[in-house]
Amino acid sequence: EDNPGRHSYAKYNNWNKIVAWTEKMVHKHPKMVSRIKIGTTVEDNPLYVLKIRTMVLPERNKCACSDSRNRRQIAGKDKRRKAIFMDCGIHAREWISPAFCQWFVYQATKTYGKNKIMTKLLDRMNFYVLPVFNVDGYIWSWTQNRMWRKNRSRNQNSKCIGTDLNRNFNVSWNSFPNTNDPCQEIYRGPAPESEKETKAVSDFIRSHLKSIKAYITFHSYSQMLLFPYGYTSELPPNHKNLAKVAKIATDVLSTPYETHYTYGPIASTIYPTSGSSLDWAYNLGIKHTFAFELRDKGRFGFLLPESQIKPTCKETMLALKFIVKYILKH
Ligand code: ING
Ligand code: ZN
Repeated sequence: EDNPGRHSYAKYNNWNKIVAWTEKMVHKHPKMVSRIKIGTTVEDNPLYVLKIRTMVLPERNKCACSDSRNRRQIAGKDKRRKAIFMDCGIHAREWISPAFCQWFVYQATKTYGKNKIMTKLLDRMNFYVLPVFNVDGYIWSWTQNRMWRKNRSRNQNSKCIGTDLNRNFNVSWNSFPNTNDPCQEIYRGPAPESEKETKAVSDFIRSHLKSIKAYITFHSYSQMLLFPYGYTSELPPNHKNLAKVAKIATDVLSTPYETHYTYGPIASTIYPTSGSSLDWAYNLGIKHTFAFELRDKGRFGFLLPESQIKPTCKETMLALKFIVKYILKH
Protein backbone atom coordinates (compact mmCIF):
# COMPACT_ATOMS: atom_id res chain seq x y z
CA GLU A 1 0.00 0.00 0.00
CA ASP A 2 1.58 3.28 -1.07
CA ASN A 3 -0.42 5.38 1.40
CA PRO A 4 1.15 4.67 4.74
CA GLY A 5 -0.08 6.08 8.02
CA ARG A 6 -3.34 6.12 9.89
CA HIS A 7 -6.64 7.76 9.30
CA SER A 8 -6.49 11.44 10.22
CA TYR A 9 -9.07 14.23 10.24
CA ALA A 10 -6.31 16.64 9.24
CA LYS A 11 -5.43 14.65 6.14
CA TYR A 12 -7.17 13.38 3.06
CA ASN A 13 -7.95 9.71 3.51
CA ASN A 14 -8.16 7.18 0.72
CA TRP A 15 -11.14 4.88 0.30
CA ASN A 16 -9.65 1.98 2.28
CA LYS A 17 -9.00 4.26 5.20
CA ILE A 18 -12.49 5.69 5.02
CA VAL A 19 -14.01 2.19 5.07
CA ALA A 20 -11.90 1.26 8.10
CA TRP A 21 -12.94 4.55 9.68
CA THR A 22 -16.66 3.74 9.22
CA GLU A 23 -16.08 0.46 11.06
CA LYS A 24 -14.21 2.23 13.80
CA MET A 25 -17.00 4.77 14.32
CA VAL A 26 -19.61 2.02 14.66
CA HIS A 27 -17.36 0.09 17.01
CA LYS A 28 -16.59 3.11 19.19
CA HIS A 29 -20.18 4.37 19.36
CA PRO A 30 -22.41 1.33 18.84
CA LYS A 31 -25.49 2.99 20.32
CA MET A 32 -25.10 6.12 18.27
CA VAL A 33 -23.65 5.11 14.91
CA SER A 34 -24.75 2.39 12.58
CA ARG A 35 -23.61 1.64 9.06
CA ILE A 36 -26.13 0.97 6.32
CA LYS A 37 -25.08 -0.41 2.97
CA ILE A 38 -27.45 1.33 0.58
CA GLY A 39 -26.08 -0.26 -2.58
CA THR A 40 -22.97 -0.91 -4.59
CA THR A 41 -21.11 1.00 -7.28
CA VAL A 42 -20.42 0.08 -10.90
CA GLU A 43 -17.13 -1.48 -9.76
CA ASP A 44 -18.89 -3.27 -6.92
CA ASN A 45 -17.67 -1.12 -4.06
CA PRO A 46 -20.11 -0.66 -1.16
CA LEU A 47 -22.07 2.55 -0.67
CA TYR A 48 -22.15 3.19 3.06
CA VAL A 49 -24.40 5.57 4.93
CA LEU A 50 -23.66 6.24 8.57
CA LYS A 51 -26.79 6.76 10.60
CA ILE A 52 -26.35 8.90 13.69
CA ARG A 53 -29.11 8.72 16.24
CA THR A 54 -29.28 9.10 19.97
CA MET A 55 -31.62 7.73 22.58
CA VAL A 56 -33.58 10.50 24.24
CA LEU A 57 -33.85 10.47 28.00
CA PRO A 58 -36.74 8.13 28.79
CA GLU A 59 -35.27 5.62 26.37
CA ARG A 60 -31.76 5.98 27.76
CA ASN A 61 -33.00 4.87 31.16
CA LYS A 62 -35.09 2.04 29.87
CA CYS A 63 -32.47 0.41 27.85
CA ALA A 64 -31.60 -2.97 29.06
CA CYS A 65 -34.07 -3.47 26.31
CA SER A 66 -34.33 -7.16 25.77
CA ASP A 67 -38.10 -7.10 25.93
CA SER A 68 -39.71 -6.46 22.62
CA ARG A 69 -42.24 -3.90 23.84
CA ASN A 70 -39.49 -1.50 24.80
CA ARG A 71 -37.71 -2.06 21.60
CA ARG A 72 -40.82 -1.34 19.61
CA GLN A 73 -41.36 1.91 21.45
CA ILE A 74 -37.86 2.97 20.66
CA ALA A 75 -38.26 2.02 17.05
CA GLY A 76 -41.51 3.94 16.98
CA LYS A 77 -39.97 7.05 18.43
CA ASP A 78 -37.08 6.76 16.05
CA LYS A 79 -39.43 6.67 13.10
CA ARG A 80 -41.10 9.89 14.13
CA ARG A 81 -37.84 11.72 14.63
CA LYS A 82 -36.79 14.16 11.94
CA ALA A 83 -33.74 13.38 9.88
CA ILE A 84 -31.23 15.10 7.64
CA PHE A 85 -29.55 13.42 4.71
CA MET A 86 -26.05 14.62 3.85
CA ASP A 87 -23.73 13.44 1.12
CA CYS A 88 -20.12 14.14 0.32
CA GLY A 89 -17.90 13.21 -2.58
CA ILE A 90 -20.40 13.03 -5.43
CA HIS A 91 -17.50 14.40 -7.50
CA ALA A 92 -14.27 12.45 -7.23
CA ARG A 93 -11.68 15.23 -7.16
CA GLU A 94 -13.41 17.37 -4.51
CA TRP A 95 -11.49 15.76 -1.66
CA ILE A 96 -12.35 18.34 0.95
CA SER A 97 -15.97 17.20 0.75
CA PRO A 98 -15.51 13.63 2.13
CA ALA A 99 -13.11 15.15 4.66
CA PHE A 100 -15.98 17.30 5.92
CA CYS A 101 -18.42 14.38 6.25
CA GLN A 102 -15.83 12.52 8.31
CA TRP A 103 -15.29 15.59 10.48
CA PHE A 104 -19.01 15.95 11.02
CA VAL A 105 -19.46 12.37 12.27
CA TYR A 106 -16.39 12.76 14.48
CA GLN A 107 -17.62 16.01 16.03
CA ALA A 108 -21.15 14.68 16.49
CA THR A 109 -19.99 11.60 18.36
CA LYS A 110 -17.27 13.41 20.29
CA THR A 111 -19.31 16.36 21.51
CA TYR A 112 -22.68 14.68 22.11
CA GLY A 113 -23.49 14.97 25.79
CA LYS A 114 -20.80 17.65 26.19
CA ASN A 115 -21.68 20.45 23.85
CA LYS A 116 -25.15 21.76 24.64
CA ILE A 117 -26.21 22.64 21.11
CA MET A 118 -24.87 19.44 19.57
CA THR A 119 -26.64 17.38 22.21
CA LYS A 120 -29.92 19.13 21.55
CA LEU A 121 -29.60 18.79 17.79
CA LEU A 122 -28.76 15.11 17.95
CA ASP A 123 -31.52 14.36 20.43
CA ARG A 124 -34.06 15.77 18.02
CA MET A 125 -32.62 14.92 14.66
CA ASN A 126 -31.19 11.80 13.09
CA PHE A 127 -28.46 12.15 10.51
CA TYR A 128 -27.78 10.01 7.48
CA VAL A 129 -24.27 10.71 6.27
CA LEU A 130 -22.94 9.33 3.00
CA PRO A 131 -19.22 10.12 3.30
CA VAL A 132 -18.32 9.14 -0.26
CA PHE A 133 -21.05 9.08 -2.90
CA ASN A 134 -18.86 8.44 -5.93
CA VAL A 135 -16.59 5.74 -4.53
CA ASP A 136 -15.20 4.44 -7.83
CA GLY A 137 -14.37 7.95 -8.98
CA TYR A 138 -12.77 8.77 -5.64
CA ILE A 139 -10.51 5.72 -5.91
CA TRP A 140 -9.66 6.71 -9.49
CA SER A 141 -8.80 10.22 -8.37
CA TRP A 142 -6.42 8.78 -5.76
CA THR A 143 -4.76 6.21 -7.99
CA GLN A 144 -4.94 7.32 -11.65
CA ASN A 145 -6.14 10.84 -12.29
CA ARG A 146 -6.35 13.39 -9.51
CA MET A 147 -8.72 15.59 -11.53
CA TRP A 148 -11.35 12.91 -12.20
CA ARG A 149 -14.94 14.06 -11.57
CA LYS A 150 -17.47 11.48 -12.87
CA ASN A 151 -18.15 7.91 -11.85
CA ARG A 152 -16.44 5.05 -13.72
CA SER A 153 -19.17 3.45 -15.81
CA ARG A 154 -18.55 2.45 -19.42
CA ASN A 155 -20.51 4.26 -22.10
CA GLN A 156 -21.99 2.60 -25.16
CA ASN A 157 -20.52 3.68 -28.48
CA SER A 158 -17.92 5.84 -26.81
CA LYS A 159 -14.40 5.41 -25.55
CA CYS A 160 -15.05 7.99 -22.87
CA ILE A 161 -15.77 6.79 -19.37
CA GLY A 162 -18.10 8.03 -16.69
CA THR A 163 -21.34 9.84 -15.93
CA ASP A 164 -21.62 13.00 -13.86
CA LEU A 165 -23.77 11.76 -10.97
CA ASN A 166 -24.89 15.33 -10.31
CA ARG A 167 -26.54 15.44 -13.76
CA ASN A 168 -28.06 11.96 -13.53
CA PHE A 169 -30.97 12.61 -11.15
CA ASN A 170 -34.53 12.41 -12.34
CA VAL A 171 -35.29 16.09 -12.53
CA SER A 172 -35.56 18.01 -15.77
CA TRP A 173 -33.03 15.43 -16.96
CA ASN A 174 -33.47 15.99 -20.67
CA SER A 175 -33.51 19.75 -20.74
CA PHE A 176 -29.94 20.83 -21.49
CA PRO A 177 -28.39 19.43 -24.67
CA ASN A 178 -24.83 20.18 -23.53
CA THR A 179 -24.90 17.23 -21.15
CA ASN A 180 -25.46 14.48 -23.72
CA ASP A 181 -21.84 13.85 -24.76
CA PRO A 182 -20.16 10.96 -22.87
CA CYS A 183 -16.81 12.69 -23.30
CA GLN A 184 -17.99 15.75 -21.36
CA GLU A 185 -17.27 16.22 -17.68
CA ILE A 186 -20.97 16.88 -17.16
CA TYR A 187 -22.33 13.89 -19.11
CA ARG A 188 -25.81 13.14 -17.75
CA GLY A 189 -25.76 9.39 -18.52
CA PRO A 190 -28.03 7.37 -20.83
CA ALA A 191 -31.14 7.84 -18.65
CA PRO A 192 -32.16 9.38 -15.33
CA GLU A 193 -30.91 7.19 -12.47
CA SER A 194 -29.03 5.05 -14.99
CA GLU A 195 -26.10 4.92 -12.57
CA LYS A 196 -26.11 2.49 -9.66
CA GLU A 197 -24.88 5.21 -7.32
CA THR A 198 -27.67 7.65 -8.26
CA LYS A 199 -30.25 4.89 -8.04
CA ALA A 200 -29.08 3.75 -4.61
CA VAL A 201 -29.21 7.26 -3.16
CA SER A 202 -32.55 8.08 -4.82
CA ASP A 203 -34.09 4.85 -3.52
CA PHE A 204 -32.76 5.44 -0.03
CA ILE A 205 -34.10 8.98 0.15
CA ARG A 206 -37.48 7.96 -1.32
CA SER A 207 -37.84 5.21 1.25
CA HIS A 208 -37.05 7.59 4.14
CA LEU A 209 -38.99 10.54 2.82
CA LYS A 210 -41.33 10.78 5.79
CA SER A 211 -38.53 11.64 8.18
CA ILE A 212 -36.07 13.49 5.95
CA LYS A 213 -36.51 17.23 6.45
CA ALA A 214 -33.35 18.42 4.77
CA TYR A 215 -30.95 17.37 2.06
CA ILE A 216 -27.45 18.84 2.12
CA THR A 217 -24.73 18.05 -0.39
CA PHE A 218 -21.06 19.06 -0.25
CA HIS A 219 -18.93 20.09 -3.21
CA SER A 220 -15.86 22.17 -3.80
CA TYR A 221 -14.73 24.70 -4.76
CA SER A 222 -16.12 28.30 -4.94
CA GLN A 223 -17.25 29.19 -1.41
CA MET A 224 -20.96 29.29 -2.08
CA LEU A 225 -24.12 28.13 -0.40
CA LEU A 226 -26.62 27.18 -3.07
CA PHE A 227 -30.30 26.28 -3.10
CA PRO A 228 -32.80 25.43 -5.89
CA TYR A 229 -33.25 25.77 -8.74
CA GLY A 230 -30.53 24.88 -11.19
CA TYR A 231 -32.71 23.86 -14.11
CA THR A 232 -34.77 27.02 -14.24
CA SER A 233 -34.37 30.65 -13.30
CA GLU A 234 -37.72 30.45 -11.55
CA LEU A 235 -37.50 30.62 -7.80
CA PRO A 236 -38.83 27.89 -5.51
CA PRO A 237 -41.92 28.67 -3.39
CA ASN A 238 -39.96 29.05 -0.15
CA HIS A 239 -36.98 30.84 -1.66
CA LYS A 240 -37.25 33.72 0.80
CA ASN A 241 -36.75 31.32 3.67
CA LEU A 242 -33.92 29.54 1.91
CA ALA A 243 -32.20 32.84 1.20
CA LYS A 244 -32.64 33.97 4.78
CA VAL A 245 -31.17 30.75 6.14
CA ALA A 246 -28.32 30.90 3.62
CA LYS A 247 -27.54 34.49 4.53
CA ILE A 248 -27.26 33.80 8.23
CA ALA A 249 -25.44 30.51 7.68
CA THR A 250 -22.78 32.18 5.51
CA ASP A 251 -22.46 35.03 8.02
CA VAL A 252 -21.85 32.53 10.79
CA LEU A 253 -19.42 30.62 8.59
CA SER A 254 -17.29 33.71 8.14
CA THR A 255 -16.82 34.35 11.86
CA PRO A 256 -13.72 32.25 12.72
CA TYR A 257 -11.53 32.90 9.64
CA GLU A 258 -13.38 35.60 7.68
CA THR A 259 -13.99 33.21 4.81
CA HIS A 260 -16.31 34.92 2.38
CA TYR A 261 -19.20 32.96 0.89
CA THR A 262 -21.83 34.00 -1.60
CA TYR A 263 -25.26 32.39 -1.65
CA GLY A 264 -28.30 32.09 -3.90
CA PRO A 265 -30.15 29.86 -6.35
CA ILE A 266 -27.90 27.49 -8.34
CA ALA A 267 -28.81 28.82 -11.78
CA SER A 268 -28.06 32.47 -11.11
CA THR A 269 -25.28 32.02 -8.54
CA ILE A 270 -23.06 29.42 -10.20
CA TYR A 271 -24.61 28.25 -13.50
CA PRO A 272 -27.72 26.49 -14.86
CA THR A 273 -27.75 22.71 -14.36
CA SER A 274 -30.20 19.91 -14.98
CA GLY A 275 -30.45 16.56 -13.22
CA SER A 276 -28.82 17.67 -9.97
CA SER A 277 -29.48 15.90 -6.70
CA LEU A 278 -30.42 19.19 -5.05
CA ASP A 279 -33.25 20.06 -7.44
CA TRP A 280 -34.41 16.45 -7.40
CA ALA A 281 -34.58 16.31 -3.60
CA TYR A 282 -36.39 19.64 -3.49
CA ASN A 283 -39.02 18.58 -6.01
CA LEU A 284 -39.51 15.34 -4.14
CA GLY A 285 -40.80 17.47 -1.28
CA ILE A 286 -37.74 18.09 0.89
CA LYS A 287 -38.14 21.78 1.46
CA HIS A 288 -34.71 22.50 2.92
CA THR A 289 -32.06 21.62 0.39
CA PHE A 290 -28.61 23.18 0.22
CA ALA A 291 -25.36 22.62 -1.60
CA PHE A 292 -22.12 23.83 -0.12
CA GLU A 293 -19.27 24.70 -2.43
CA LEU A 294 -16.44 24.57 0.08
CA ARG A 295 -13.03 26.29 -0.05
CA ASP A 296 -11.33 27.82 -1.84
CA LYS A 297 -12.06 30.29 -4.63
CA GLY A 298 -9.52 28.92 -7.08
CA ARG A 299 -6.03 29.55 -5.73
CA PHE A 300 -5.61 25.84 -5.02
CA GLY A 301 -9.02 24.76 -6.28
CA PHE A 302 -9.52 21.00 -5.97
CA LEU A 303 -5.95 20.67 -4.65
CA LEU A 304 -6.78 22.38 -1.37
CA PRO A 305 -3.78 21.88 0.97
CA GLU A 306 -4.26 19.62 3.95
CA SER A 307 -3.46 22.53 6.24
CA GLN A 308 -6.86 23.98 5.27
CA ILE A 309 -8.90 20.88 6.10
CA LYS A 310 -9.52 21.69 9.76
CA PRO A 311 -10.32 25.36 9.32
CA THR A 312 -12.65 24.51 6.43
CA CYS A 313 -14.41 21.86 8.49
CA LYS A 314 -14.73 24.10 11.54
CA GLU A 315 -16.28 27.03 9.72
CA THR A 316 -18.58 24.76 7.70
CA MET A 317 -19.73 23.07 10.88
CA LEU A 318 -20.93 26.43 12.23
CA ALA A 319 -23.04 27.02 9.15
CA LEU A 320 -24.42 23.51 9.21
CA LYS A 321 -25.35 23.74 12.88
CA PHE A 322 -27.23 26.93 12.20
CA ILE A 323 -29.17 25.31 9.36
CA VAL A 324 -30.09 22.33 11.53
CA LYS A 325 -31.22 24.59 14.38
CA TYR A 326 -33.38 26.54 11.96
CA ILE A 327 -34.99 23.39 10.59
CA LEU A 328 -35.80 22.17 14.08
CA LYS A 329 -37.64 25.40 14.75
CA HIS A 330 -39.64 25.36 11.52
N1 ING B 1 -20.29 22.29 -8.77
C1 ING B 1 -21.61 21.79 -8.83
C2 ING B 1 -21.84 21.03 -10.13
O1 ING B 1 -22.39 19.95 -10.07
C3 ING B 1 -23.91 22.42 -8.30
C4 ING B 1 -22.59 22.91 -8.66
C5 ING B 1 -24.21 22.10 -7.02
C6 ING B 1 -24.88 22.26 -9.26
C7 ING B 1 -25.47 21.62 -6.68
C8 ING B 1 -26.14 21.82 -8.94
C9 ING B 1 -26.42 21.49 -7.64
O2 ING B 1 -21.48 21.52 -11.19
C10 ING B 1 -19.18 21.51 -8.74
N2 ING B 1 -18.01 22.11 -8.48
O3 ING B 1 -19.25 20.34 -8.93
ZN1 ZN C 1 -18.90 19.00 -7.38
